Amino acid sequence: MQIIYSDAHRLHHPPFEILAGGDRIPFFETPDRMDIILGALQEKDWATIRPPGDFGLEPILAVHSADYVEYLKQGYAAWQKLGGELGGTHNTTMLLGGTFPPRRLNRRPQSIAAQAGYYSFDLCCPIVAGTYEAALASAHCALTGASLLQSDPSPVFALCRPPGHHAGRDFAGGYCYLNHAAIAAQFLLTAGTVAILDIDFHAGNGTQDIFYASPDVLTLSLHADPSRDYPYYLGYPDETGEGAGIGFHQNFTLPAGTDDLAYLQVLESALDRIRRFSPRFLILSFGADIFAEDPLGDFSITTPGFRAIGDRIASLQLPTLIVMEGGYSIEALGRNTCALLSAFGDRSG
Ligand code: SP5
Ligand code: ZN
Repeated sequence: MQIIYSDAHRLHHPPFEILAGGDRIPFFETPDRMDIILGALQEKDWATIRPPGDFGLEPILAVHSADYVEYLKQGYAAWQKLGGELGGTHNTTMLLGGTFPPRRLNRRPQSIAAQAGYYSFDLCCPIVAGTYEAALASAHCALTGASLLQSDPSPVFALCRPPGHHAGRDFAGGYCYLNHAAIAAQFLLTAGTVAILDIDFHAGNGTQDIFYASPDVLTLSLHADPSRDYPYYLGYPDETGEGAGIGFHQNFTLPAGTDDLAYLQVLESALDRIRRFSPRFLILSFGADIFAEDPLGDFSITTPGFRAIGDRIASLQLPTLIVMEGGYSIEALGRNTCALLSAFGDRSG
């Protein structure tokens, strides 16, 4: 299996994040997540690790607004030039908003510090000096995978970091800045329809939002019921698309403690929907935070469960791009990712 990976993710390493209530904790979404996965993959004879190509900005601007991408690109430097002040008493080296635009507060502000709030919906998407470069390389990993898929149906794994599925057309959130699965899907659309199956523990709100009105990209997400967990504001079962896209989005919400058997049962409904849609390509937004020991999740999925989930998805026999999303149980991340991928690896030899 081709694994697309870039070391550029290391440039994105924010020193901390802020929890609801104000506690400052070490950033969950760390570079060592990649080291663990890479280490596990390097022991597999079916894995070939290669760097991404450069697809330029065009396929990214086909999904994200130009002003948002410009903010990601220039925001940190512009803010540094102004002295890096956010009005707090702590001296921080990251650009993080503190004023957010809910209903009807829609005016794009001039102030860079205010734009940091305008362009995100939570406190876990700070911008550091290398954030844009890292997110861009991550997007190019997904695009490289998508482009391989156009000429060869063998499964490809885009080992993306930072992740992407919480990022919308013009906003960051949940450690995500650019939506790699959406960018890859939009890129593949010229060759045929795409289904995106999101199995991260958290609802893929960005992906849902980006393709909500599209009948050409079927988006399905299995996740923790947002009435109990992040991202809270989207991901409910009654959200099924809008306009021409009605019927082309589906959310499958799961209770705390969901185990392998219960998960596989719900997964089967999602796979049935994909079979009926019969897409040209499948993109799997893969979050390993469904694991029983994940610090951000509350499901009970085991390592053999990852393999079983992979087996079921691979049985669709679709040209598949697997895109890395979340997963924070560092120690288990390598073996769980390999367990899922091996279901596809066996197929491609
Ligand atoms: C890509 C991805 O998985 N993003 C997840 C972002 C979740 N951010 C919310 C963090 C809430 C932390 N709650 C602390 C629970 C500690 N047990
Ligand atoms: Zn997640």
